[in-house]
Amino acid sequence: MSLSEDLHKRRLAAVARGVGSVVNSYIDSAGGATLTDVDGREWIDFASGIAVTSVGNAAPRVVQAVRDQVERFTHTCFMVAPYESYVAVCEQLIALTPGTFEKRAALFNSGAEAVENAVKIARHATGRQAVVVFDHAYHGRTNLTMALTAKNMPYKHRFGPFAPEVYRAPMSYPLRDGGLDGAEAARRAIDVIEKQVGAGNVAAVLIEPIQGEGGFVVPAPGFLPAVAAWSSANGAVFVADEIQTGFARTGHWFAGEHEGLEPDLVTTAKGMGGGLPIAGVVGRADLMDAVHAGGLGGTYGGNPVACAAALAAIETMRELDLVAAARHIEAVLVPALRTLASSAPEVAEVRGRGAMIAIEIVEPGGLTPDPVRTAAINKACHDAGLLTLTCGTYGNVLRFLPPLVISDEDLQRGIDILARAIRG
Ligand code: PLZ
Repeated sequence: MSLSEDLHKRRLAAVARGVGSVVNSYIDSAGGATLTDVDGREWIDFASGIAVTSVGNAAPRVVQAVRDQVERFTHTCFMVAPYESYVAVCEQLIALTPGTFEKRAALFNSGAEAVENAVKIARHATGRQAVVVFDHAYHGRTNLTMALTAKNMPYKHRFGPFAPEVYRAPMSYPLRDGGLDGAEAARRAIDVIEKQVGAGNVAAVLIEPIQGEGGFVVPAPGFLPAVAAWSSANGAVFVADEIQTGFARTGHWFAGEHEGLEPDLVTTAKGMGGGLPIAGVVGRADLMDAVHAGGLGGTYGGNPVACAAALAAIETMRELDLVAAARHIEAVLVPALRTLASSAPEVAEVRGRGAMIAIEIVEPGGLTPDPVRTAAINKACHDAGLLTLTCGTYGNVLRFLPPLVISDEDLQRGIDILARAIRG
């Protein structure tokens, strides 16, 4: 029995079945864009732990900063006895997110917690309750964020009742929209909001600028600006969930920048922490500061070790120009995938931005999703040592999220494995 098989046996007897894993190889070490499992097998990483290790796994600066911090102090609770690094991370969030208006920020532990707090802030600041989200959205697994998330299986099934005052509007999904352009898709969404919710009831319009778990859906140009403009004209807080797209992943610091968005609030997590759990909400000072003192917080939010990691990760992104690196990955990956797609009729679309790229798999000749073939390609990649992930409402999207520090050689090795997996 391999060491992974042995660990898997222990896992089945100890870890709740509800917690899944994409592969059954147990990881021993990792660096840059490769993982090594306990049996010494090497994996090329096209997952980054779901868009987290953008600076690479065990990035040297992050490792050093964490080491230094744990030796100084591990925890005081910012709400009890504050420290500089929390303030410094908030300063970075303010400087890096779009919009030159006055901003404030607050730190949390997970993406879901950031989203929950963005909703709390928007409701408090507006005195309204309704939250508008979109088809295919993913915002987390806590009770409120389950309500915000679109997909039943596996996220919501039998976990209700869900938080109230959540309304879903149609998303712009160009491949499946029958030719609607961004403005038309926005009108369709706004019509639903106005007719079913009422403009004056909307506290927040919450949207991923590129949907992550929902299938790497890039809305048609003009959709996001139109929805943002409607929000601002109607006194609703426009919240960009940049948890998966943020921090250089898409070839900008934040994905909304591709369309010139200046969201009222931005939620961040994942890539910002270089692998340590940290999340943030940043945005307009008048909204953020509307909340009474003590109204936001949590024991671990902005833990000093996580803050040290975040500062080191952000420094690494700047030093290595990972925004440019994400664009370079797109420039290599997308043409390679398009070439593959030209002789693979099951690949309906190659889409995404930067190092957030996906292919959507359908039954040839139409748009019927083919989750079975998608899973088979995914598994063939895994069997050949390439760690890929699927996503999408229909489970038929294969997504690629390499660390932004991936070498051209590893990127090419990954593409070669993928090509063989698709050709069968
Ligand atoms: N918002 C846009 O992508 C997390 C979830 C994986 P947490 N996405 C990965 C899974 O199956 O649980 C995510 C996201 C967007 C919010 C979240 C939630 O972030 O840190 O997982 O809570």
